Amino acid sequence: MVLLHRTFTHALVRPPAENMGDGLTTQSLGAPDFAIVKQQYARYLSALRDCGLSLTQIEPDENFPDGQFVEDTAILYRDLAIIAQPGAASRRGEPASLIPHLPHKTKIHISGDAFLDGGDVLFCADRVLIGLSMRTNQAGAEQLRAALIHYDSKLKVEFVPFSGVLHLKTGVTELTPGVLLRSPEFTSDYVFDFAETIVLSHAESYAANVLPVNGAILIPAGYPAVSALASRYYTHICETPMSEFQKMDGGLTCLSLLY
Ligand code: CIR
Repeated sequence: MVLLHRTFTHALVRPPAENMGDGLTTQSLGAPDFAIVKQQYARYLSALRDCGLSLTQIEPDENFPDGQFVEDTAILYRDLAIIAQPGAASRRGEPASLIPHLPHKTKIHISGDAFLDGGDVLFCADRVLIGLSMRTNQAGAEQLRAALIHYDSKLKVEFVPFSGVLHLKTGVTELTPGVLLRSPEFTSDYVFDFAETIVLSHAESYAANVLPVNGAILIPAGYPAVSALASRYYTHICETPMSEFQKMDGGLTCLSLLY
């Protein structure tokens, strides 16, 4: 198996707007406390810097209360940027303001009746998985697959129909190449036989979304089983408090675009 080895030098982020509580959510955890949001966000940014990334921050925009979840707006691979067309109507305007900040040479737009959120795209082991979800439809997945394969014909790209969680990466991420963390709420017939899959307890399901960066890893704070698993593979572990973003269905991967 030839692993997709990705290292990053930059992160594009957009700090939350004060009205982020007006964004979409499936949770019943109450409204985010903006004073705590700012502290948690600052911790997140310093964790990215500690992993060696240079940050580009774009202005918050109250027209987009979900705008901090920049992961959903683009899929980045080498010097290719595929600009997403978010599945939720209220988020369709978000990608346009990020495009000028992406230095990628080739930019391709998901268009027409194709919808895709970046949170449904997982680069792991030797492949790219595209989740078919409430936000990403078959046409969106097909446009993304065609763009990736046109750019790099060696890429293995597979579709993962699923239910039970918002985005593919809400339910599954890669702890380290060959090891996946999976939420018990995530249901799919896709066979993850290329990796060891660790199904978390319900109490730790939120921590199925982790963010490995350049040999270090960000995990959400407060999940001891995931912390213990991470310590098997990493010495640099950033435990990042995420409670206020969780209220809006956001996880660690959602808050940045790495390249
Ligand atoms: C939404 O529903 O679109 C936002 N409130 C949360 C997006 C989280 N993004 C992600 O999982 N990639």
